[in-house]
Amino acid sequence: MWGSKVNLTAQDALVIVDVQNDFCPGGPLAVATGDEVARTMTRVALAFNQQGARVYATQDWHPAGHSSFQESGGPWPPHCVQGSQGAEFHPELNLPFDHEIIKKGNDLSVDAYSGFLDSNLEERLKAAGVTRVFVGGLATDYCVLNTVLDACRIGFETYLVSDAIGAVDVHLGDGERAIEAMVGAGAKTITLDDTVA
Ligand code: VGL
Ligand code: ZN
Repeated sequence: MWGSKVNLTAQDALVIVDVQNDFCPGGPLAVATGDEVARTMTRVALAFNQQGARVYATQDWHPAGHSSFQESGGPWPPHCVQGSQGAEFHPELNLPFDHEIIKKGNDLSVDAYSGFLDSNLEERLKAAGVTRVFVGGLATDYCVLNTVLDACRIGFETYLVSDAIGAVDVHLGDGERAIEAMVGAGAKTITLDDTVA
């Protein structure tokens, strides 16, 4: 089946969620397909840039001892500690053009899964006149899920780039359930091919 091409404009924004080393193979919170997600996302981002759309990239950015870490009673191994190699973007996420970086998770006591939480992403998108938000990255069942749900709630026309996401899948099927929840909230799904002019 053919997908549906989206004709991108300056009112469209790609939000690349947390394509960082610690969420990729070799990292403490690895998504199995993380390397492929980085490569696919690079191509999606290029398509956005070439059509004059905007590109944003979020970065999970925790202080040492963050409340989401097991040592502090949280659910996760330490990850994406500010300034560490693990917090860097995956080396195959290439954004050699204008883009904005949104750091989140800086508050010691709040686990900001959504790129909209504790950031000025909503204000930045609105100030730029953005009406459609396209989301992909890591991880489908946490930060992608919450970013998409917030984008829907705020009222953006929201798209999930379904071949540029990957799940942690702590419980089997978490990624699939997250996709159902996003679609249930009104998000549409597209693929890389639909973004290429
Ligand atoms: C994430 C768990 C903890 C994510 C961030 O980016 O999905 N997951 N911190
Ligand atoms: Zn985190």
